[in-house]
Amino acid sequence: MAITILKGDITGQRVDAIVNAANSSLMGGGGVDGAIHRAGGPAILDECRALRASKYGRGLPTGQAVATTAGRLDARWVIHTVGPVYSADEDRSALLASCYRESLRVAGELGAASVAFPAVSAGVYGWSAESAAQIAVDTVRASGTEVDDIRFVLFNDEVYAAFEREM
Ligand code: AR6
Repeated sequence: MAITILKGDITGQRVDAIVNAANSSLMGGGGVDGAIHRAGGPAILDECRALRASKYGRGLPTGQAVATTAGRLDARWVIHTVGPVYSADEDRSALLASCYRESLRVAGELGAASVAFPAVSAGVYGWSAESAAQIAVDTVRASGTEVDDIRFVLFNDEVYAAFEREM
């Protein structure tokens, strides 16, 4: 398994699966979620709606992951995961680690050989770059995944620097 870090926009990655830092509604949002839906087009949202109507009537729970088509993106699949909102009162690290483990489990089931991750929860959901990077790198390293090309694609300099230190 090779783990690499890159700076830039995840939507341009030529990988089998791109992970989306979604919210429970699966109905899109800002940040990387908005970018993925904009670049991938309406086919992604159509499948998200179908998932809400079938398996996830109450939304995708925090820490879980589910795949859809990637629409117009180069990737074959988008794997949507829901990171925890940062809390100063409660340690939610296990939920953030679960996002990475579950996304890799779904990727393995799909037969994806390459997966690109954003820094889940490091934006609107309020985690520091440092702790988001530590949990991401530790969890992927310990995952025992069969995915052999894993990339962290980081949009801002501070988050990129934190992943660089962690690696
Ligand atoms: N490519 C890679 N990384 C990106 C991109 C991009 N195109 N755009 C932003 N980032 P966030 P969260 C980085 O807020 O914290 C959404 O509204 C960004 O700089 O996208 O998990 C969802 O619908 C940051 O480092 O996700 C949820 O409601 C990282 O991606 C909520 O935000 C994550 O930031 C989820 O919040």
